Amino acid sequence: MDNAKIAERLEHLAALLEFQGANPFRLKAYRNGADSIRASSIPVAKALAENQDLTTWVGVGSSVAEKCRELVDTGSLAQIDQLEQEIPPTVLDLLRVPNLGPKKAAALFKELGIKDLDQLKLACEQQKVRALKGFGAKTEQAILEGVLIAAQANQRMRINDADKVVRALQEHLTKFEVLERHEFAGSYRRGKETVGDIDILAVTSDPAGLMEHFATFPDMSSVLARGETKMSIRLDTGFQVDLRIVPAVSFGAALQYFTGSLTHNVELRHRAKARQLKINEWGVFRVGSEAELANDPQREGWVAGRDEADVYAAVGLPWIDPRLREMRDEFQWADANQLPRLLQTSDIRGDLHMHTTASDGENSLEEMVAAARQRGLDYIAITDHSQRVSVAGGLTPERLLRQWDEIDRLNERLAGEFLVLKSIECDILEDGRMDLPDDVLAQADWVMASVHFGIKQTRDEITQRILGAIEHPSVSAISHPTGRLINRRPAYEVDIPAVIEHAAKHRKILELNSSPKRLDLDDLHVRMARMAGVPIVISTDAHAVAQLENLRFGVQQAQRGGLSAQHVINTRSWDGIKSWLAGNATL
Ligand code: DGT
Ligand code: CA
Ligand code: CA
Ligand code: ZN
Repeated sequence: MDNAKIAERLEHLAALLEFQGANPFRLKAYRNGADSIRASSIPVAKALAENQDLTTWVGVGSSVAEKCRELVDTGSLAQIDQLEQEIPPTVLDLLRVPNLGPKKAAALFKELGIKDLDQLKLACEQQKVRALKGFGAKTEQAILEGVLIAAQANQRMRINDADKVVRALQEHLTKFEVLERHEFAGSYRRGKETVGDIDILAVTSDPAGLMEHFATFPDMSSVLARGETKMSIRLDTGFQVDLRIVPAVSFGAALQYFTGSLTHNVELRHRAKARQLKINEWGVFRVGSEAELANDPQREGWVAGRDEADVYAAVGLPWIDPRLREMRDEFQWADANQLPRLLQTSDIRGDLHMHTTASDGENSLEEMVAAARQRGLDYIAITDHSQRVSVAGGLTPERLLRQWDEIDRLNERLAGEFLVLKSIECDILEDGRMDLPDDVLAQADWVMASVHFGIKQTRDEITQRILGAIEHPSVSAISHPTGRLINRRPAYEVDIPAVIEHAAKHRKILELNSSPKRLDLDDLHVRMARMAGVPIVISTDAHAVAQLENLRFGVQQAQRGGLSAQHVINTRSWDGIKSWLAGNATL
């Protein structure tokens, strides 16, 4: 059993226990253990075989170590088997409903026998939920709204979850020896923030063998369909993976076709038609040729298809990055030979949003610094929460000033080899004031302002709060400006075009938060910011060292918005950012 599977089982156990109303610390222990095991380069099975003590691993306590031993020895956990007798698997979907905690979910199951989202929706509509103790008409309405979001989340996985699946599939497929070429296509390749299913294209001399091998993917639950060149499987998580085997001469055409988007492909085919050409998943054909009539690349009249760039070239276009294929400006740009040179992760020089154990982060200041240096960054800002966020250990002015003293001393030790900025993620309070006194904020190198409370206010109220923060002389940037949580919560009511306009006027920066739960601003809004000349800061909002890696999700989102390095402020040195903020540099 590999580490990913062990981690998944521990998380499943935590979910079942959460449903039972177990102690939150116990849940956290299993979840921390799962994170740590997933991140470890040492296989748990190997460590146990060598009689290593797993509790010496960071985040692994004795209960997690015991469960690991049981999983490796028996392949399952008796406690999960027992809990599953009592709790049907679909019930866990209830835990994914926003506005519904485990206690309420358990009550719905026990009192009303609700076992899945459909039954919950029906019970809300029939107004049975409001009759339960501790519920009411308002709660019922909130749950009903939540059910719709959760049902949608069941349909689409977040990009980081898709990424995990893709990595596992990648590892599995490359074990097949006669795999000549393969590529992940569809919305995953376009870098969308959620993915409906995963599409794989492959070239092999042994299609039957590859399908046999595909069917042994460890996370598979069933084969949905299997033909001569196409196979679909369902994973344990319920998501689907499509595998298509294509001839080598058609690989590029198939990749183009199955990458989409649908509307982008419609335009491409339309342009082909104007040139007496036809594009399909097999290649580019001259209309009326033998090859076209027989749909056979081997005959006369086949123009291109082996590589994707050849397909675009056949209609007189440069290759278009998959991140841009949403039928926005990509064809106009291509026609004018003005496709942007898209931002790359390696362009990013610093990360200006992260947390430490001083607020709700899991790692210390020193650990965050060491991890950021290891990733090759030049500078970071430590942006713990401000006092209003008391549940997350938000900092009072006194604690913040002490942290800044510590940062001063750390910078001395770093002797210019790396820079840590004195900073804060300061709440914009419900009444529009900043959560820390002006004289404190004035001493910061960098201030991010965030809305965390009062998110049910009207569009005008929330917009005014953010516009006010933009005007504050010490604020450098607005973080996660819409507050959306992907698959969990829609954006709060806020007028983003007004925010962008105001940021342009006051020379302020807007964040593209790279957390795969947020990706906020989204691709359309960063594109709007670029047009208005407002720089974007792409930051991780890391709450643990491993999350520094999330930067690539933000970069991908920026690419979808057509951003180049010049539009992203943290591709510059810290001095460069300071001079932009001071009005001494242009974008
Ligand atoms: P998803 O999976 O919902 O996140 O989105 P996609 O874009 O991955 O969609 P999917 O998996 O249904 O199909 C992958 C690509 O294949 C899609 O972007 C365009 C292409 N495609 C799929 N079905 C059709 C079709 O019926 N006609 C055409 N022209 N293209 C199709
Ligand atoms: Ca897909
Ligand atoms: Ca598909
Ligand atoms: Zn944050």
